[in-house]
Amino acid sequence: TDIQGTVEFKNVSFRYPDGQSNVLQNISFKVNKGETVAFIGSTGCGKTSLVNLITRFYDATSGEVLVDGYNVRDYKKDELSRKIGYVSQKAVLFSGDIQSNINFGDNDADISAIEKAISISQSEEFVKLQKNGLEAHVAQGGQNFSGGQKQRLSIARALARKAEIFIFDDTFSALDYKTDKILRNALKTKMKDSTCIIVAQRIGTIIDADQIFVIDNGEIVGHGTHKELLNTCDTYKEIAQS
Ligand code: DCP
Ligand code: MG
Repeated sequence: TDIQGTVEFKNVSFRYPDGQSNVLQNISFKVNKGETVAFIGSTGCGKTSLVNLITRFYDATSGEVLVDGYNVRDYKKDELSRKIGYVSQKAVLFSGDIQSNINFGDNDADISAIEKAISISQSEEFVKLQKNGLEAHVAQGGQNFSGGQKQRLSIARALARKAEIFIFDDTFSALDYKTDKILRNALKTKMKDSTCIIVAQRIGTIIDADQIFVIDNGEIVGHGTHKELLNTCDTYKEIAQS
């Protein structure tokens, strides 16, 4: 149905449990099924805090966060996490092998889904170079992989899920420009029908997004397409010129 894959914030404010003041203030927006939506803004403005309310790493202090039309508080934990493919800002790998890292948690992807995820995430080349391929050893924290490789494996982990909503928290800035571009093209094909929420630092990463939200100091200060924002939002213009 049309409600599947939607995300909506209704007047959401958020303060960390141990925090002094709100880090998000009156945030309202709606992401439609299948859209690619981007959040951009300077460091510390609240982007990670915002996406962490969708996954329920934290709960909104006030207002409502809806996924598929239901308040996220009304889902069972695994029910919500099954809907979402999430790539955190800092790639997390665990000791084990590549396959178990991709099939982490409640994920039970079969080998063909794993191989597809490896391919789309542009991990194929360096995984093939490993002596044992998918069974190659991953050290604690993924220390035997580069930052960009770790980032691509965490993308593969998210892609191996049958999620309706994908969240990429600053996932692409750890990649070089060329990999970023190839990867985003591959994702576009794979994610035709999925909703995609991207936190970004580079304008290039989000130029094609259906909607872009500009965040400044915990508030939405601009909303539109890239073209629209260049004409309407000074903060966005500054980012574009930097
Ligand atoms: N903050 C906090 N406690 C935490 C995490 C963050 O008090 N556990 C504060 C730090 C910032 C504000 O919340 O003042 C927003 O932090 P975010 O991590 O949400 O900011 P961004 O994701 O936008 O920053 P960056 O681009 O650096 O990732
Ligand atoms: Mg962040």
